[in-house]
Amino acid sequence: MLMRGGTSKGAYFLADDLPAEPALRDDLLLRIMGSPDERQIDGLGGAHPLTSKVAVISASEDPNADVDYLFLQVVVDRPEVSDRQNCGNILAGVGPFAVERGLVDAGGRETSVRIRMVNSGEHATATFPTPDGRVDYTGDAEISGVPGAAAPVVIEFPPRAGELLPTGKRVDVIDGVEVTCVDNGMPTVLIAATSLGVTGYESPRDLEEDLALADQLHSIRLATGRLMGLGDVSDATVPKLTLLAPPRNGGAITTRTFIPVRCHTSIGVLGAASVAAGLRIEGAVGADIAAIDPASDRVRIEHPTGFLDIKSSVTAGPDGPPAARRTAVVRTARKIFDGTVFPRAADRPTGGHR
Ligand code: NQM
Repeated sequence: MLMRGGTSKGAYFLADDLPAEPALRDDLLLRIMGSPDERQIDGLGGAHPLTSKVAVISASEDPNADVDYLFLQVVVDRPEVSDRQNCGNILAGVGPFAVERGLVDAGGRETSVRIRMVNSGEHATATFPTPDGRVDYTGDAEISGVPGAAAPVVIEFPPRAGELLPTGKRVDVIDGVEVTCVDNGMPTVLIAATSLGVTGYESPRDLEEDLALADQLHSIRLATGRLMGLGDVSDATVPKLTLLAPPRNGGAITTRTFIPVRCHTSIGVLGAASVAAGLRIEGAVGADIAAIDPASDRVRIEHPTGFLDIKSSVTAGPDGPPAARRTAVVRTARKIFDGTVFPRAADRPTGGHR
């Protein structure tokens, strides 16, 4: 099933329909999505990381979950499939897909599906309308970056066990640039845009064309990946790098996020959750330019195509490091297509036209 989840699009599969062996599964997914090829002309992929995503879903054996959701990023122009990150946008389609495929029964006017995110072992609960025992995708919820309106999918994340500041510091200095490494579901590096010589209000395309910036970001990413305990991240899709600037449209902060090479046209859900939590930490990069209301748990993250509202609270206990408490977000999702995909044959060369 092809679905839009939040501001991303992906192919959703039942785990039973794919090979269990990861190498065979990944080879099949590359052929289904049309990778490696910058246009993904021979497959389902949309030629951008945000539209080259896969969700693999199965009934869960975890007593705290109804379904297991494994997220796989299918790299557009390299023969790689990565399970090293979650995706909170594709997560928005997981509950509806589980009902569509009969893994979960619709539970009245709305249904809540408890999801174990296999990539991290963390949990989320998604609630969405199911009048008449079927998923209703129509509604009046609007999210920036998606035209029109659709039914809301409310996603709640319980408090995380992992460190909010994986390097143990509020600020690290890499190549003379101050950064804050934060992880509230997505390893993210916060950087003041001005410290890299840009304003933070440029378009994603202009930022992507700035090759000197790309070099700086690459170097910061390799260093912060190691500091965050992620090892060598040269081929990984994490950590994400978020450039910060003061808000311009009534929100808390302006963002431009590299995921990690292309610049996001909006922002990832867990990426935004990490930014929101980071900005609540006194002394963190960006905390001084952010307009955060300490009395509210809502943080409005401005991004290139609008804003994303995250509900997030952080405890800064006297005896320990800051920790994220509840995080919640509203997304929408939509079933686009359900049918049979015909993968490219296995024995054909996969060189693409690079
Ligand atoms: O951070 C893109 C997206 C994402 C990830 C990325 C996401 C999240 O927008 O939870 O949703 O950062 O690679 O789909």
